[in-house]
Amino acid sequence: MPDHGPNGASVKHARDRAFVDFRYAFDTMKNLFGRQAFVELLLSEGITHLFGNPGTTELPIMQALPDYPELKFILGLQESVVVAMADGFARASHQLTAANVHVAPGLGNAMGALYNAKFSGSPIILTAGQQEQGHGLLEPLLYDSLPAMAAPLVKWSVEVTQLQDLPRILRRAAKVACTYPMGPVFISLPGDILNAEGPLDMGQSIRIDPRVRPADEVLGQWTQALRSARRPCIIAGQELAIHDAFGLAADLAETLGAAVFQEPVPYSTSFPTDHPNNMGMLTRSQENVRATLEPYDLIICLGADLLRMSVYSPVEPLPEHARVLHLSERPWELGKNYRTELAVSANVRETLRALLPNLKSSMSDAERQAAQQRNQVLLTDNWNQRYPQRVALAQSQQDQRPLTAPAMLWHVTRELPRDVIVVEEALTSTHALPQYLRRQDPDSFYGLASGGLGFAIPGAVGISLAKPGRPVMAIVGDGSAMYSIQGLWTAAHLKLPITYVITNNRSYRIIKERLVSMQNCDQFIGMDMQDPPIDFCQLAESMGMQARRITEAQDITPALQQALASGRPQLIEIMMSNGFDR
Ligand SMILES: Cc1ncc(C[n+]2csc(CCOP(=O)(O)OP(=O)(O)O)c2C)c(N)n1
Ligand SMILES: [Mg+2]
Repeated sequence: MPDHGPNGASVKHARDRAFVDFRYAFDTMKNLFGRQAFVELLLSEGITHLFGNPGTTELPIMQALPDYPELKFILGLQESVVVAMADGFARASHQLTAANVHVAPGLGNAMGALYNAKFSGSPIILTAGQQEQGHGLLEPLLYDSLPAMAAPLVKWSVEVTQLQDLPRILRRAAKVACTYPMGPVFISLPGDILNAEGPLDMGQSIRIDPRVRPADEVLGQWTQALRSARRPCIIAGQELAIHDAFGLAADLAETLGAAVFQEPVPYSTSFPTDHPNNMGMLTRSQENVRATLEPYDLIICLGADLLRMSVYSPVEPLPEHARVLHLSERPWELGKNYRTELAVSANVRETLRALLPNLKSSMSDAERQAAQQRNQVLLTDNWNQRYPQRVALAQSQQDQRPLTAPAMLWHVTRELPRDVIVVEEALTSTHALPQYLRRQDPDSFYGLASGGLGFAIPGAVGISLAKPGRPVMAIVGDGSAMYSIQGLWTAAHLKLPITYVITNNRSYRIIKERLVSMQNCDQFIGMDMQDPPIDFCQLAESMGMQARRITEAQDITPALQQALASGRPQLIEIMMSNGFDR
């Protein structure tokens, strides 16, 4: 009697692959060059774009690409741009994404963008061509140990050392990148592997189903804790957007009469702006966050980081009396910094779906009434209620020149198309952006999640590729823009519908503000870009992108509408106040 393998096929000699004749193995055996196997494996993992910047060590891949037109190569003109484009694509698509950079210096260039991708939880397979094994020992130009370089920022870092391992490594890399918490992985591809040929078992793609929910007993504990709250609030986080759970989060908020704050790290939209329980975004000032949360006795952290801040403060952002319930699929974030009463590592959508019926059926009439009363109170002070005051502030500054941030933001946000996707990296010009920008759907906004400058210009390219047909507006500070300005070229080359808004205050204004507030010093060295001034219109035009400069508030909205409706890449440079002219 023969043994039985997968699909019930017979196995003649189970230990010897060459003699296996069941369909599963038959289908996956191929005779290929390493370079072909690499591309075929990417394709069979569902990858559609390869973001890259080629050099000599990547030539085998470049040789293979013409045979696989279904894998689109997206050229970035520096490796940080390449990885930021891939990061944008992964953030907007939630799909496994591939990027390829050039040996040690290219990987070095990419590290800041890789840090951002790690922070965003972007499932990226990052590869680099490597000198041929043995040749590397001679320490030729460009050589260094690539896995060691990438290791601190990725979930798995490895070099392929024999051709037969390539499929297993790539399959595992894909699985690891896509397993929650998602994140980038790195594979070093020596030239001798890419140029070798042989029989390969290509294996098959596997994903770990992430839709886990807590045990009934845990749901019971949550229900008890939620019912006992007198004044609950929710911190809504990116996992609600990733898993399309806004409706369920809104249901929880309404059921409990809970205020909803969006998490301080601007990963994404995390709750609809117009919902009556939405109180807006938490800031990254410890004092301010503490004051905001002070009135609440129960904080329900839904798929969010628990109060990740930016700069040091002796003040703890979490009020001492507040009880904390935390639900996230990123176990590292649970109970990490602050006392947490209940923590559960699970999928927000599945958990809310299981929790809500439980909660609703067990609430008493008195609890329901109390929740409804809280909902009524929230109506009087929510995001929508406060909007007219912000407009009034913007209008009061309309005639100031150069423009102030509130005046500029009001004109930028007031007539945006409903389906626009906003990408933000504009520092002082946009710390008020969440107060003016209406966001309804989960993929309407991507912010500078990690703090590492250089994401927005190339990130918008990846986001636009992931969301074809939707207009993208990237609003970027002049300083930030210069970290990855080459990204404009790829947007122009691909004719993507992206409008870049550069808020030009000819300085690193936020750094100046912090020098004053944190160090009590107003001698600004290395924070101005006045001499010579940078002309962003000329920069864009030199890369084939139409551009215009705006100094008057009333010109902003029509210019933006025209650019967004054009379906073409355009750049609008808005001249802004630097805040320190004396
Ligand atoms: C990769 C990287 N380098 C440097 C910094 C430090 N940094 C933070 S904000 C900033 C200035 C940003 O200037 P700009 O984009 O013009 O915004 P503004 O503050 O002028 O509105 C700098 C240099 C950083 N966060 N990331
Ligand atoms: Mg600036």
